[in-house]
Order: sequence, then structure tokens, then C-alpha cells
Amino acid sequence: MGFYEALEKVSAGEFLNQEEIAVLLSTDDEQENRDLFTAACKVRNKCFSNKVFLYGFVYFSTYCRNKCNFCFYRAVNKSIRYRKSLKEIVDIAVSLKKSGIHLIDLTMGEDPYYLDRGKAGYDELLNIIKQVKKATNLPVMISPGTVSEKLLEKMKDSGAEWYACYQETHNLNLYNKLRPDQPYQKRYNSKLAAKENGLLIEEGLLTGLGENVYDIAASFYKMKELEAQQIRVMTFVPQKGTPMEQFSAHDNKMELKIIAVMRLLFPDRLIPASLDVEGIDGLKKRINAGANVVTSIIPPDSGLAGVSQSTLNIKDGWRTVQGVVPILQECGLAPASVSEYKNWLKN
Ligand code: SAM
Ligand code: MD0
Repeated sequence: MGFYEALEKVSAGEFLNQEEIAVLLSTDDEQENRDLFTAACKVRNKCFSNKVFLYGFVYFSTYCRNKCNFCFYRAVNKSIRYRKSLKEIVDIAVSLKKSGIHLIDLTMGEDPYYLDRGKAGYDELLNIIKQVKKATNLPVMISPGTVSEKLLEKMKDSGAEWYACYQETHNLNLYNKLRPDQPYQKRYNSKLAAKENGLLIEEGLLTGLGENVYDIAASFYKMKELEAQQIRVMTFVPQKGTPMEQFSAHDNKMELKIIAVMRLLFPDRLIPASLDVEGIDGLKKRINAGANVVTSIIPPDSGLAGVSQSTLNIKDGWRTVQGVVPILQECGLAPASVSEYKNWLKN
């Protein structure tokens, strides 16, 4: 099947087979790319009108016991380490709410302080969720890594609506190279358990790590099987001091195509444009590829870091609602209200 036949088929609401997905992802033709993005935005606007959701990012602990080869915060790297106090976390969440965001994403490395002390650590973690919820009354996403079903259940009871945990790839060999000593199935099962417990789930991919278009197509099938309400992709950003520091990262073209094809395959799902890959300069193209959520909004004076871009555009205040809104307007879009976001979650 040719590019335009596949585009027409998916635009008409049909799911594509892996070969057809590969055709869409493989194009390097500029006109075809433009048509792909236009079709994706059309589908997004049909489902979400001109409204975009904004997520505040609170990376409250950068300590991590894992050794992911791609990550700046892998246990043995000399990266920025901090663990914010409960008061700092709540104050940051409140300032994010005042700035106009719709959700607080509480993210941490797999920090032994919270995860390896048994009940004492869990209670502190659960209290963070409870206090953030109490102080903001906003939806909360937790991104704590792979955790037990019991803890997921307690996180939900403490007020979390979402569990984010990205497989990065569904190619087992590649996964094992990226996340050594973290069994693939255990990570995947966390998402199934979260779903079972009534949490909304986010699944995600990394691109630029040697995967091919068939791997990406296989991931779309996994996302379909998971029925994840939010799905994402980010381009790998090489990190200083890690085994993959010299790995040649590719440009953002594949990420943009993946966003567009995801949008066409999953019209009514939430798909982020992350500020954590190319900062504010990369926002417009991700939105124009079909994304409808802006993630990694970070208050400039909070002392918080990003993940793949630990400092880019944080202190200069571009990763803020104020920084993002004019760009959304240039794309003919506008931030939703908190009640619009909450209504989406209810459906
Ligand atoms: N520690 C938790 C976990 O592993 O799920 C949550 C935080 S983790 C740091 C969040 C995500 O950031 C990873 O799953 C990965 O997709 C992304 N990420 C980390 N390092 C990255 C890099 N160098 N380039 C692009 N994305 C990266
Ligand atoms: C982002 N840096 O949205 C964040 C992070 C974790 N749930 C999200 C990867 O880009």
C-alpha cells in the first residue's frame, strides 16, 4: 500500500496493519510529511476542538537505584541529586496551580529513601500525594518507576488519578540494553496492575535508539492492547557521563512522525508535546504534528530539574504557562480550563 492510501485509510478511522504503519513512518518526502501532520491536526481538532492541556512537572527526587543506560540520573552517574521536602513539593504544586496548569506530575527516580524503607518510606510517599491533592485539588499523575500492585493501590487511595511508566520500546532485546536488571515483564505488569486498580495509564516510547519502524508499529499495537489513555514519544537525548553519551542521537523528524501517526491511530487519546527534549523551541512542531498536551512545565525558581534536558529553559522561565500560551495561540489553539480537563478524565 502507498503512503496516501494508508493515510486515507487511517484518516477514515481504520486501524492500520504494521506494514501500513511502516509506510507512514518511513516517508522522507516533505509534502507527504506536511500532509501527515495536517491530517493528524485535523483529527485532534475534531476530538479536542482548539483546547490543549498543560502538565506541571515536579521531579521531587532525582535519586535512583537503577542503571538505565540512557538516563542522566542512573544510580552511578554524577548528576544533579536532590530530594525536595514535603513543604517544598506542596509549595511548588500550589505555584504551578496558580500559573494555570491542569495536572501535577509527581515524578521520582526509583529512590531507595521512599521505596526501600518499607512502610516508613511508603507513608512519606503517600503523604506527598495526599498533601499535593489537598492543597491543589488538581488531578495528580505519579511517575515513580516500577512499583508493587499494593503500592499502586495505595497511591490511588491517596488521590492519584494517573500512573505513568514508559516501556521505552517493546523490542525485548533493545529494552534489555536500555534498562538492565529491570525485567521487561515486571515493568509492563505494573501498568496492567495500575489499570486493574482504576488508575489511568500513560505508556511511552523513546526514539533514536536504534529501533526500526516495525518496532514502532509493534509498540502501537501494545498501546492499543493496554488501552493507555495517554501515549507519548520522546527523542533520546544523549547524557554526559552515561554509557550512551556518544550514541548519535537523531533529529526530531521521527518523533514528529510518531506523534502524527499515534494521533491518527488513537484520535481521542492524550498525546504530549514534551518541553524536555528541545525546550520551548521544539513546542510548535510537536503541537503541529498532532499533540494536545504540553508536559514538563517547571517553575523557574523551584530548583527542580528536567529529565532529558535537566536545565534547558528552566531558569529563563520559558518552561512556564506564560512561555507556552503564545505558541499555542500561534498554532490557533488555547489552554483548556481545569474543569474541561477534569471532564475529559471522567469520560
Ligand atoms: N524513574 C521513573 C521511571 O523510570 O519510570 C520515572 C522517571 S523517568 C526518568 C521518565 C522518562 O524519561 C523515562 O521513562 C524516559 O522515557 C525519559 N528519559 C529519561 N532519560 C531520557 C533521555 N536521555 N532522553 C530522552 N528521554 C529520556
Ligand atoms: C516530560 N520530563 O513530560 C517529563 C517526564 C514523567 N511522567 C514525564 C518524562 O517530558
